[in-house]
Amino acid sequence: MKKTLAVIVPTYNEKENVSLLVERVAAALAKVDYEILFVDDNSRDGTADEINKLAAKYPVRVMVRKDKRGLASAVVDGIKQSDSEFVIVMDADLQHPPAVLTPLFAALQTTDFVMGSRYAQGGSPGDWTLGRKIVSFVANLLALPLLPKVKDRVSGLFGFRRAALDVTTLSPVGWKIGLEIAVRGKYKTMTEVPYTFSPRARGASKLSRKIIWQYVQQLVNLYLAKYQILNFMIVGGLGFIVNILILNALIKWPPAPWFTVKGSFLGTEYYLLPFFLSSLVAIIFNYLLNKYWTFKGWTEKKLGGLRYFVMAGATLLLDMLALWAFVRFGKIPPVPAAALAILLVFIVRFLIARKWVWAEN
Ligand SMILES: Nc1nc2c(ncn2[C@@H]2O[C@H](COP(=O)(O)OP(=O)(O)OP(=O)(O)O)[C@@H](O)[C@H]2O)c(=O)[nH]1
Ligand SMILES: [Mg+2]
Repeated sequence: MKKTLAVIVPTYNEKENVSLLVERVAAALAKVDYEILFVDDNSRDGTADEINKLAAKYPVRVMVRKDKRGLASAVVDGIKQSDSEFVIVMDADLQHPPAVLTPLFAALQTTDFVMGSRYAQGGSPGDWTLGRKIVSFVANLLALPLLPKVKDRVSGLFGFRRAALDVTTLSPVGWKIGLEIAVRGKYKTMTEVPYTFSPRARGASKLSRKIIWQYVQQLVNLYLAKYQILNFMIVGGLGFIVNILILNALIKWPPAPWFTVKGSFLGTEYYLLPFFLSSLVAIIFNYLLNKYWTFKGWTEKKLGGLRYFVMAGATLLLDMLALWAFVRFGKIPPVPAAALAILLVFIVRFLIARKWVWAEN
């Protein structure tokens, strides 16, 4: 039977914590049709057996993974294994006080994503060593542009409306699966519910150095996904280099200046034809990189390739006009003038590509 709420709890050697956790969650969610789904990575201390004992009295179940390991992927598997309307994710070690599930679930009735927050008014990071406070502060700051409206971006306690999230968009690397889910979901509304982080009472921490590196990887992925223009800029930058190198070579090439037809337009404006050719090469180069990298996973619209070249052709004309104006009236040498002209049409191209060539799935 479909539950209203699934509470997903990743566990690894948390035998000493689960029964108290379940008892307190039951008290906090007394009025809710919920289940707790533990995702255990084959703990050696008998966590799963302990949970199975609790199942006689409480709506809990455990999914044991024999091979896969890792907090984030455990959470993702738990989400896939449940089908409730709402999902809440929390740690097993009672650092997330179960009582906060009452206001968190209440907030989910009107908001698509709710972050449990140590930095919102009324919350607190609790008693931490200075070192951990600094690490958490920096980690939180690094994610600021990804979630500007949320104060605690690295919390492991959060809830969301399932329909707003496409699980296949998640890449479960690292520790901060809450940030991942907050950034990748399509939530109309987002809020925070304060809580006080308590020190771990029992059991050992699973934090390790490796997760810092994984966090950096995760941030890069999220920034690239959210600000796709970054990829487009890198592609544009590479295309720009290709374009300028070829242009430079063509202008300096022995039979140059290219069109030495005295008095003709292309004769005086000898840089225009080379620029046209070098731009064509760059356009093809950019199209392929954008197709296989920037908009990877997106669908190319009908006749997308043709659209791209029409778009590029039209903007190339604009480009050449700008180049000609820079050289003729601005008295700038052709190569730097071309550089300026390319930068000028860059944003126009990005906007057109995003609106007219590719579509988000
Ligand atoms: N399934 C699964 N759960 C994990 C794994 N690593 C950690 N967890 C669980 O994820 C939650 C958070 O891990 P903790 O070790 O408490 O990490 P933390 O809260 O950042 O660190 P402490 O403050 O030292 O407790 C706990 O419920 C762990 O049992 C893992 O590899 N697989
Ligand atoms: Mg913990």
